[in-house]
Amino acid sequence: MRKWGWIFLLVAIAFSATAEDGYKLWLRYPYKDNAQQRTYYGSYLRNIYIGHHSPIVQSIREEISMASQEMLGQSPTFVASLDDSPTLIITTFDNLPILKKDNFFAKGLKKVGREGYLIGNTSIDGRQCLIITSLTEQGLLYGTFHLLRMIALNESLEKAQIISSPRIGFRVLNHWDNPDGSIERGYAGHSLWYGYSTLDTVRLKDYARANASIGINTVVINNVNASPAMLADTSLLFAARLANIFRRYGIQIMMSINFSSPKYLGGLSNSDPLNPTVAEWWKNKIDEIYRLIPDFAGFLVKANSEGLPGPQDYGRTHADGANMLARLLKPHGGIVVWRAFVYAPTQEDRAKQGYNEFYPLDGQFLDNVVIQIKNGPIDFQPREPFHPLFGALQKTNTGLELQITQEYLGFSTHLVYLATLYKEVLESDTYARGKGSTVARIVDGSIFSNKLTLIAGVANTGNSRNWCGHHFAQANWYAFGRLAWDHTLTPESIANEWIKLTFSNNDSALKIISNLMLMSHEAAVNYMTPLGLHHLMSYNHHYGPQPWLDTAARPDWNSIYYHRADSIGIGFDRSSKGSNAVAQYFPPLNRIFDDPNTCPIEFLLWFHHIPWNYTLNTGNTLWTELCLRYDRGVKTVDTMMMLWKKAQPYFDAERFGAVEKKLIRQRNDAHIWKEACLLYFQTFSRLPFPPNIEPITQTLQYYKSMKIEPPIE
Ligand code: BDP
Repeated sequence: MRKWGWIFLLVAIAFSATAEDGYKLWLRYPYKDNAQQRTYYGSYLRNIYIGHHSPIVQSIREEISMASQEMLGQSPTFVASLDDSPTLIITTFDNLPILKKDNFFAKGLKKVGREGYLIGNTSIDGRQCLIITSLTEQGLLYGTFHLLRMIALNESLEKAQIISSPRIGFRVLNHWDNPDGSIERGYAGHSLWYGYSTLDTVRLKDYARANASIGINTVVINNVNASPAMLADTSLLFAARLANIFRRYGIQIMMSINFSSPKYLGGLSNSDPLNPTVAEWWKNKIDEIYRLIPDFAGFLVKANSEGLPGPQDYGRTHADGANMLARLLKPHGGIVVWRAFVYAPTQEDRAKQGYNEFYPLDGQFLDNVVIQIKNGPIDFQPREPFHPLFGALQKTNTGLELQITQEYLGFSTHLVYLATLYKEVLESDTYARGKGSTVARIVDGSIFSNKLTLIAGVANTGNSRNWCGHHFAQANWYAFGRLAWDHTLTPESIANEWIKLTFSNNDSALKIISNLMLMSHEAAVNYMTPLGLHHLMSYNHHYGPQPWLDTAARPDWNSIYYHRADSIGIGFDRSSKGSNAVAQYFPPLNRIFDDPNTCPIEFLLWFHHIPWNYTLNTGNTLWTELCLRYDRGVKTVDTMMMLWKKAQPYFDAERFGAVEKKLIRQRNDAHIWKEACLLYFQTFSRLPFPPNIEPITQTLQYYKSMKIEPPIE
């Protein structure tokens, strides 16, 4: 028995060493079979001079050594001086004065900023060298990852002239991780750091590497629904340990705080932001944090939202609360990220509430406060119009919050490539300063000249072996980082890069997989919430359809609040005749959205209650169009499955099988979404299903009595 046990173990180890389990993400560094390529890239990675010694530089060395070993089978020599014939030089600009004489480097450094970098060739003492340079070591780290990406993608280096710098300052992952190791809305296992007796430092380092490789520089380590205990001494010591691991990869940490911490942790009689004793408590706490974590980035605050405490409990405003903290963080260089996700069970249209609360406060926030605004006015739905606070807050720093974890998009079961959604939001024109005032240009500070800029993504990572639960969910983490760095990139180019790094460099594979990815978001919108419908999902867990939901404790937690289907039609009237949410947008958008004939069809039922027989500009009646879109959503998943089969020959069976299994479930879910929603809406429209859709197979009763449970991963 013992002997067999050992053999089994050895086989298991050998298998896991070669397993294509997705652990390596886009940092796979596959061995180059082509000898010419190995020689070519090997000539650059032979002698490397790095003019610094620091933890970040150590990370650079480790990454290059590993990548070189894996891709080229060669270990580079790190030379001690510029006289040792370096083939690659990685050093800050001030360490290599000779670059001042080189036009490309001298000019580039003027515009590259603190975290940006340049990659180019120059000759030093008559010898050609490849150079990565920057003003900071962090820039060198990003430049190194860029170079390694170029090598992985077989790009040529001899003519490289790259200037790259991030357009947004804080590029943040928000983890909704709880101290017990669970993750709110997490679908890829447990937290990577909470809930263990010992930290998995190897894994945490790999997590940090992945982030650094796409330019993420800040990590919020805990859930926005934070308990006061997050600021207890032990919790802060733990945060400091994480900060020590992440710092080597240029990542600062932030923490979500509970606004009532002074009362519940500090034992004070209240947490009123204007109470000097409360401010004193925060001052001491903040001083304590900075003693432990000198580069602490600041606080993320969810206040007076979904039952959490906040300054309004004491008759104070969001500005009073945010500024009290900001003032205390300022001397340490910290910031306050204050969320605009607020809504109460009032009569007011939920979509209007964030704007109504924050717009009157514009100009009152200190300059180290950022208001973090979700992409849409409701809540990370499959598709929403952009949040009207973008553009409305002109004297306030505004950051964009996106969701990477797929709370409303099929968890880690549905393949939905989110770069398309992100890009749609970033490119939305707010018209705040005329045409071209896109959300992206507001968030990157160029429209209102903000110095403090931020974009955050609610993370989709967990301790599942492939990090995100679905191999393709990795692409959403990747795309978030790439767009945070440069929002002008396209979903196509990001998908191409990611596919080549993750699956295959083969052209046919690339075409097939990118095609599949690029159709996936629209497919999900169609089979879940087409034409501007929203919030039709199951109560609580948010997986699967429940358009009939009318029993939740609050009106605005029910599906019927949002779709408002009746015998006349369907949709939420937010026009000037209804809740007038359209008035929160700048002209001409307010007028465009207000008129059902000009309102973009994808937002039609978001802004209008439309009669079932109303003829749309597609030539179909609303009812027919709704049926066709639900049907198209399901059929697109069929196409995705067909494409996936076509891609099979180009990579390993293990990942092929894992994705295929999920696609089968996705197809089934899409079918359920379609039938459940259409059967339910038919009880209002009382119209027959059009003949050209796939016939409906079940009854409404069947779906109503079906227990919709998310898959157990
Ligand atoms: C909702 C989630 C909830 C979060 C909330 C938030 O369902 O779990 O706490 O957003 O963003 O989408 O605060």
